[in-house]
Amino acid sequence: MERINFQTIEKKWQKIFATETLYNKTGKKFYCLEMFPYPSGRIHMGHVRNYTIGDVVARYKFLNGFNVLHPMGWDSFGLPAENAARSNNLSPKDWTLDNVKTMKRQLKMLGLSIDWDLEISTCDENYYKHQQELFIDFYNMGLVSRKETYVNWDPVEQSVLANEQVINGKGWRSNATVERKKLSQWFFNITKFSNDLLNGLDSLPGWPEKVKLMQKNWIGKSIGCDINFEIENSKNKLKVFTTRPDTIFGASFIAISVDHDLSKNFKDIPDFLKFKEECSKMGTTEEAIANAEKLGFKTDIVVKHPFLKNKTLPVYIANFVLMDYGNGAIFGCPAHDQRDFDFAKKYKLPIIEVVSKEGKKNKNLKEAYTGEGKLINSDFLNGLSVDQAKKTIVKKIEENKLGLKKTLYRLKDWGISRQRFWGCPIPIIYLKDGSIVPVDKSELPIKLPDDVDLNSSGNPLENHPSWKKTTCKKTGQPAIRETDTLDTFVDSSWYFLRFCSPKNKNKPFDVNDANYWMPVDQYIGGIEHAILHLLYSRFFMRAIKKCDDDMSYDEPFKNLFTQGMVCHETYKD
Ligand code: ANZ
Repeated sequence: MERINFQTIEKKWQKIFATETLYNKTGKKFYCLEMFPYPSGRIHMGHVRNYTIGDVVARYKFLNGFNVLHPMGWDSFGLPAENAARSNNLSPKDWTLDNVKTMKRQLKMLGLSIDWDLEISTCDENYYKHQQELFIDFYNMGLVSRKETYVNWDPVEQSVLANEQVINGKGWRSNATVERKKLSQWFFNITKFSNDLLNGLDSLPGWPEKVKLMQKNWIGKSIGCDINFEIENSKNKLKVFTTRPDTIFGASFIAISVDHDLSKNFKDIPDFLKFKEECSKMGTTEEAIANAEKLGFKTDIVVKHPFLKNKTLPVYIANFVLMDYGNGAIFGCPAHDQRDFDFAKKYKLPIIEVVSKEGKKNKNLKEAYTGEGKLINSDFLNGLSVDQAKKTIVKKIEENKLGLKKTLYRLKDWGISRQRFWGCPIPIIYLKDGSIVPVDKSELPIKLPDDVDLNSSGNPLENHPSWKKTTCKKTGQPAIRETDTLDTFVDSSWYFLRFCSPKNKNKPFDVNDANYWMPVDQYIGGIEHAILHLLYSRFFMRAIKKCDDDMSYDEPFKNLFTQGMVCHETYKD
């Protein structure tokens, strides 16, 4: 059998491929893109599979007369470089560039129809300069904010950990018990687009249904209402959010978050402090909170039931109530919510059934019943279906001024601050007078220093002797640079736009180029990016469109193909 010489094929394609068509913006276009790789060391089978699929699509379209854009680049910032550099006493840059060299050579050997002339790398200052520019544009449009939030804090590493770096409540590297700590962090205000990101999914017939469903669930639209409970012997009210107001007659307790305002009243009580410490060991992910054993602290606060005279409900502080969702407070209905059921069993609270499948009472509920049925034990709601009961009770709640209808989204603003070295510096400075301002665009890029000590604990940029010291260009005041870097998901949220004008020195991309090539006609990549990367990219397009009226599109990827993961056991063991 004749051996195929891939390098010859690759050279041939390189010659006839997209370089000539890139600047020829007439005629039919086809933008074929595969998720760009992280330069981890060597190409693996997952890459080969992904890039072969893209290669086939790109050639096919090219042979059918399309102008084809088929670029490749490197998602080259990230923690592995920092860790490898630390263990081998190298610079993250050298480690990364070395890997890029190896992997590029390997990819070229495959003879893929990639236009290497368009190559970009996110750790290159010619790339991240423009990212800093986009950050400033977003900041000026009110799409960036600074907020205090709870983070996973590794007390040994003196650093914030991502959720996936917390394993059984311990830091993945230090094995220290991770704490919940409040820190000021930068956010992209992705929640400003919650509804739009949700509705936009309907305009994507070329996406797999399962990916759209995952995004939909992640955005998590919840329709419900607030209910204000009167607190006994107090003028104050306690507001809860519920999606099941129909179960109000089954309420047997109220639970509030450890961080709720009312919880502060107990801050001097030793038992509460002990309880709080227990809770802080739980990690901050919703999953960790949901799976943790239900813990409660009984307060002396009692509220009145809004529809039953003389009935009161005890108020607990509970570990499963999140502060950053709804009002940080719930009414517990054990018969119809499993968390409440577990809690009620543990603290011996009444379990009152109010929805029944057959319309009859079930004597011994073994678990919460969350299905459809008819209302029972519920005064004026008796006999109604769940849907009817919801409508009736919300009307009543609004009429009696007990609360209002409300729509919530589970989606949270995107926390983009990382206490890491190998990432894009956040172009913000803190002035002596306390003001926080973006750096002047003329000063970009804010480059990473070459001489950094990665071996001591804490944030390397913070520890650098001089890097953070600067002056404000406008006022001449001394200033300190932000020492956090951007989450690397930011780097991959707009690279597809950079490929449309990869050599543009003045702007992240030329909007005319982008309007010709975008949206990506075929995007190909791993299913593991179904939620975050794709959602962040959809947010970026919307944010960019908000900053630039000339941008025509708000969906980045017209057709999406998600390949599975290559995980034959040979590669596992
Ligand atoms: C009473 C109730 C009865 C509830 C019932 C459910 C079932 P989704 O769909 O996710 O929006 N909840 C509200 N705020 C919460 C918070 N900060 N932390 C933890 N749980 C919270 O869920 C809404 C439901 O989650 C709400 O409806 C509330 O419990 C709980 F049979 O209210 B429900």
